[in-house]
Formats: sequence, structure tokens, C-alpha cells
Amino acid sequence: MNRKPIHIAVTGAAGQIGYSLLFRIASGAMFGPEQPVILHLIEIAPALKALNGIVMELEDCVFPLLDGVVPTADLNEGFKDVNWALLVGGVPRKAGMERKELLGINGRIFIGQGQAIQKNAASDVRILVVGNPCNTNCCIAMNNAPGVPRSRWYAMTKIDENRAKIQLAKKAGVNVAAVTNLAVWGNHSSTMYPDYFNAKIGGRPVTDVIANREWLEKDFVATVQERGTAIIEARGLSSAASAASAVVDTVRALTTPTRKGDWSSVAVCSDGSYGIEKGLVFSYPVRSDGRNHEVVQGLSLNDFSRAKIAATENELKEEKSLVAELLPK
Ligand code: NAX
Repeated sequence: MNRKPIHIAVTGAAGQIGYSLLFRIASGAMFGPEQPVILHLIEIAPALKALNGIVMELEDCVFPLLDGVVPTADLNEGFKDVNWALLVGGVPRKAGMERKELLGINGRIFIGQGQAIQKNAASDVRILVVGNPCNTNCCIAMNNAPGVPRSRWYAMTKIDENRAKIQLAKKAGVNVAAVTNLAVWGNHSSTMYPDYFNAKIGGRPVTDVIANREWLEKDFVATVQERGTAIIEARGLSSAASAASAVVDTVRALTTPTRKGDWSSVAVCSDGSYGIEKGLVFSYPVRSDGRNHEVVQGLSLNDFSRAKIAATENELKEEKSLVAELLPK
């Protein structure tokens, strides 16, 4: 094991997602069993005490792949020489807080983080934004770091893909691994569209295996869109372990070659593919060669899919206009 360690920054490291995510990264789940890692754990000052407890627990796990931990509230130190930045931290929406207010509060956080990444990170840095509203937060950070290529910025919708896959697998009575080609389009919000129309089960179109259009268009789409809320209602807390698992899945999907004929969902900066406004951070079906990604082109979309995709694009346009003052001209 003489590989150079990968430096990974995680913001909001003392939060609930952080508590699941850090241990999976340190165990080798993200970059494989041969790859040492150094974790840069970024928090706000009041959370440093709790973060220190997590550092102690990381030490006590004696992970052989964990080559170092940098706990800090200083963005310059936290993002210094990092190869990956996982931007998880943010302020949760409080009772009575308007969406616009949340966009403004969290949006400002992502200005400083984008600037600090540009100033300090390694030249090959890639960034995955998880903290909500993650597409628009990613758009803000990306626009405040013009020196980092736009192809390196991602926002997480893999959790929605995973939620969609398990619903289809359960309905068809198959193992979830049989479900492939599940694209999530648009915003990571209740408007995102899990595309059953292009998805496959055991290599066959979902619409052949589950010949129940009404279930697919209504129950399935609504269940996936509202899964986060259902988990909050049941658990009293938002999804954290499944979110951390989806972060691991996203980074693996981007750093390993995609299986032939399949794809994975992640939000990237739109280049206008499928007629989506350029510059929006929009979830697409994406393939990777292990280093670079490309948006899968030429998928057919029925009228139902087109209407859903237009709705989620409109929401993203509206979010972007609400934070226009945070985007440098
Ligand atoms: P928690 O509230 O448990 O943790 C958030 C952490 O961020 C806290 O420890 C807080 O101190 C820290 N923080 C706040 N401002 C910060 C700043 N400026 N710099 C660094 N750290 C800061 O939330 P958790 O459940 O861990 O969720 C984190 C974020 O993920 C939330 O925004 C949540 O909405 C979002 N999610 C996104 C998902 C996605 O698929 N994109 C799914 C899961 C999750 O809901």
C-alpha cells in the first residue's frame, strides 16, 4: 500500500450524514481497499467540540487506509490540496423559514466555499454538493470559482435514483441489482423526475415488466419524490445513512467506468443537452470512463417525461433567479 493518499474534504462533518459518511470513506468503501485517504473535516466553530469526538472515534476504528485527519473551521486549511470536496454542511430549514430565505442563507455559505476551493484545492479537484438546495448551491459555488472547470462540479441525485430502483425492484419482485438505466432528471427536490420510461429490469423495459402505467406515472413517481418526507415522518430525522451511502455511490460512479449500456444519475452543469437551459445544475443520465463524465445523449422521452422535465427545469430556473445576486456576472 504505497499509493499517494487522496485528500477528501467533507463539510458539515459533525452532522448526521457526516457521522455515517466519514467511516465509510475511511474504511475504503469510496476509493477501494488499496487507496489511502486523508480526511479534511470542515465545520463551523460551535461544532468543533463534537467534531473532536468524531475524530477520536475515527482513530479508535484503526482504519489502515486512514492516513490523517484535519479537523478545522478554517476554509483555507480545510480545502488545502484536496482532490475531492464533498459539500454536505448547511443550515437546515427551520419552522416558518421561507424557501427564499433558506436559499439566501445557504447560498452565501457556498460563495465562500467556492472561493476557498478555487484558492486552495489541488488542480484536479472535483466537487460534489449534497447540502440543500444542492443543485442551486452547486451553481453558486461553481460560479464563484471560475478557475475550476465546470465539468468538475456535481450535485447529488443518486439518492433519488436508489430510491427509485428499490421501488421498481419491489414491485417486480426482483433483486435491486436487476434494475438498471434509471435516470433522475432535474432538481433534487419534490419536482425531480425518476424516469421509469427508459429504465430496465433484467434488461427489459420497465413498462414491459410492470405493465401498469397508472402505478408507474402516479404511485411510483410520487413515492420517490416524497421518500425524504416519509423518512422524516417515520424517523423524526432526515435520511442520513442512505444519503451517506448515496455519496459513496456517486463518487464511485464517477471514478470507475460505467457498466456497458448503463448510466448513473448526477446533476452537472447543463451544456444545453435535451434543451435544458445552459448553466443550470441539472440531473442527467451520465456515463463515466473513470475520469471524465458525459451526459448520455439521444434518449427518447414520451410526453409525460417531457412535461415532468419541463417542470423541474422551471423550478431550477426560479431558484437561480432568486439567488441571482450571489452569482458574479
Ligand atoms: P445536519 O444538520 O445533521 O448537519 C449539518 C452540519 O453542517 C452541521 O454539523 C452544521 O454544524 C454544519 N454546517 C452548517 N453550516 C456550515 C458551514 N458554513 N460550513 C461547514 N459546516 C456547516 O444535516 P445532515 O442531515 O447531515 O444533512 C446535511 C445536508 O444534506 C442538508 O442540507 C440536507 O438537506 C442535505 N441532504 C441532501 C441530500 C441529497 O441527496 N442531495 C439527501 C440527504 C440530505 O437531506
